[in-house]
Amino acid sequence: MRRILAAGTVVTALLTSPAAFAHFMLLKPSTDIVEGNRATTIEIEARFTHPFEGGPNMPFKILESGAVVNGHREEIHWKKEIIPAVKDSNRKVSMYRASFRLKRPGVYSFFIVPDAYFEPAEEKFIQQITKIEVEGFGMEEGWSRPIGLKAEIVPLTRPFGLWEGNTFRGRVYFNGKPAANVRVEIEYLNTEGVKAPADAFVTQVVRTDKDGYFEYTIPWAGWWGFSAIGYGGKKRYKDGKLYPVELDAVMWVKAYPKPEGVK
Ligand SMILES: [Cu+2]
Repeated sequence: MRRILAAGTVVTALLTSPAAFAHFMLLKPSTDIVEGNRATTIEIEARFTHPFEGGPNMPFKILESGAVVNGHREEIHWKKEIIPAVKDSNRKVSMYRASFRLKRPGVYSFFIVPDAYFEPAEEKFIQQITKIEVEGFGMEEGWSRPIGLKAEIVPLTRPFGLWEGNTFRGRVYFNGKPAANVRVEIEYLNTEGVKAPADAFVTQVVRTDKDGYFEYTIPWAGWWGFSAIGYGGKKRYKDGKLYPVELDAVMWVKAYPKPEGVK
């Protein structure tokens, strides 16, 4: 979640924490659509980062992961990599990559459950259960069903084959129940060096309604992350002190650019 500043601390906080924007677990496949009729390998990466600003990256471990397809679960075999927290930094953090072979038609729901990360600036732990859906070989069944994560965004808009300008609609579930009136943070994975005209543009924000639904119209092409902010319902110790856990449901979708020649 974005840091909330207490009145009176604004100036010093701004001077000392330039990167106070939203944390996002990034789970990104090399494609959201696999076509054809033969087994195909895609690459998946998992990184804990600030997507619009391109960093810093933060360390994490994967506690659980998998690909759910047609109701059964396949393993993802991750390889850990060590990367700098920011470009050229000596501080190193973990990220993960995997090759995954799609062998049969279906919607593949990839998910990871990372460990909880302690964020000193917010005085809490943050744990982001993250999902992406990939269409395999033209079979579209299954994207609208929850896969049973503790924190989960279930799409109402089909989450692949999206154009820029499409409206993405989803429903947030925490512990299997629709999450009313929660904050959903949205960020663009900024691979193009896009500049925000003011800080408020970096993280877009919508809220769920009383039944847990939210929507957002994707303004331009690229990968877009949605993070519904929840409460982990428990507290954890760090250096002898007790802190709350923020438990978020994250989902990524890709929007494709308008075809050439259309307006
Ligand atoms: Cu961070």
